Amino acid sequence: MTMVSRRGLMAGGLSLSAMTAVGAHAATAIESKRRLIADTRSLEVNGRAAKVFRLSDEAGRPGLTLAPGERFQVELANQTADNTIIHWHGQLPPWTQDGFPWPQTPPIAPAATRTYDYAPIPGTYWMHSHQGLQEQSLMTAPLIVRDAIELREDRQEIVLMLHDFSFRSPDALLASLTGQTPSQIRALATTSENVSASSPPQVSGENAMGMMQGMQGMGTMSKKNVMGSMGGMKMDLNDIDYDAFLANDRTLSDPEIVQVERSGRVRLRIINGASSSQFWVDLGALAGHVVAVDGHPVYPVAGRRFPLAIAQRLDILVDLPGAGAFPILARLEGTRRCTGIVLTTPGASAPRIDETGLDRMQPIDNSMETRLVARAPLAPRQPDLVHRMVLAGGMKPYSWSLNGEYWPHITPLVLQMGQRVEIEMVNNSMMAHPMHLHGHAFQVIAVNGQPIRGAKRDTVLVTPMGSVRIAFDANNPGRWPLHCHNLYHMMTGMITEVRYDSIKV
Ligand SMILES: [Cu+2]
Repeated sequence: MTMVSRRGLMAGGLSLSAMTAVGAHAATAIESKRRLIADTRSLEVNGRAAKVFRLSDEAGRPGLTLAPGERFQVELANQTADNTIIHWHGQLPPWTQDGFPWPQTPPIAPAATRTYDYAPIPGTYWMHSHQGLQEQSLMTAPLIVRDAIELREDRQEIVLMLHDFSFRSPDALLASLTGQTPSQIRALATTSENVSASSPPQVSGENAMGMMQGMQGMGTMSKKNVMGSMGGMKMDLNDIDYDAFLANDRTLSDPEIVQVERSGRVRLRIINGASSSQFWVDLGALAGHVVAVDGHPVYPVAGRRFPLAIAQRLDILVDLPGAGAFPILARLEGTRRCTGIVLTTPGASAPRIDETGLDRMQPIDNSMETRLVARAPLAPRQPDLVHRMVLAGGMKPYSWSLNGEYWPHITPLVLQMGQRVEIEMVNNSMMAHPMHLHGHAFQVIAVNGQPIRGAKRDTVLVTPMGSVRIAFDANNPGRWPLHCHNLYHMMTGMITEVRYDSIKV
């Protein structure tokens, strides 16, 4: 228990359970196996019940929190009626434990278990299903790996997990985008994840220039959320009109209230676990410092509003100015909609916060990205391999591609162990794509052609008609997905593979 600070014990909600986990495990459980259960639950959203998935630990807490030095020794039990496979987003395990349904690593059948054992990297991570559209049904949870330095900061840790939520089935949501029937969607969802001989998604004019697709789509967006302008061209946001946005499973009609100390010192761990929604994190009256992105430390960046793309995480340090109630909000880009939690000091009451804010938010962008500097950058080195990748697609037909290819009919990018690899991602579409590489932490080395010595991270936003160059060292042999983390873009083609030449398939 010695590592649990008084501030830590003050934590509420997720953070309290997380701190208890440290207390229970720090001393004794470094070698013992943790248990993670995938099952279903009933979740009430704005007064209406929905059946959703759940990922919880042996004590029923969401996800997993690992103590400093604790191995990721986990037995995952699938207690759902469906196949599932869980990806440890941003972690660097051997590829056979990464949680992607390759033919060599098939999904976990109902009632089956799978075990994992690897050395995790510290920081704010998360886990989510990589099976079909399960992520949309909340098969997602925090994965927090503490390190000893953070614990010595004596800050109250507060985990804030964001989701987008619909009472419609994910199949119906995707069907409404593509014009396919739900049964066609189910067939797509079960075949597209595995490299197989299945037919490609229905796409006309394949290999079409993404720019053309994006422009064709523009004429069909009357019901959609179109805003912003780039040289006269409209940007496209928010493919799906969600029923609610969740912060730790709750909406602002009944938000989580987290007890904090007067003038308390807080570490926010904010996770965008949404399937198709991007937010501005809004600290309101508070000033914060971003000190890590996607779990990787950066030199502090001060601010009150920070962009958070799909699948990204932010660690933000906040020193409260005294007593009171302090909303921590996530505002949906391009809209006035928001969700969030409220920090309250003893005796303070939480204000009523409208789910519709006063400000319509701009699309998120890379203005913060260019200000980030990794605390542990890659060693300077010339690349052995430079790969250019064009991101393309549009709304009609609803399909998204990488270098003109649609998953699973793709050409892998083949690497050799030890190479320094750079990938230039060029977005020829009018929608932003949060691009995620499995199994590696990359450094952002250019944004829109401007060289930077940016953050290390695992997911980076490539803005409409923009570009991002990333660099990483090929040091984790395997088969690794590289994909857009917008679930509906991924499901309609936007995945490719990075494969080491040592792997026989
Ligand atoms: Cu995308």
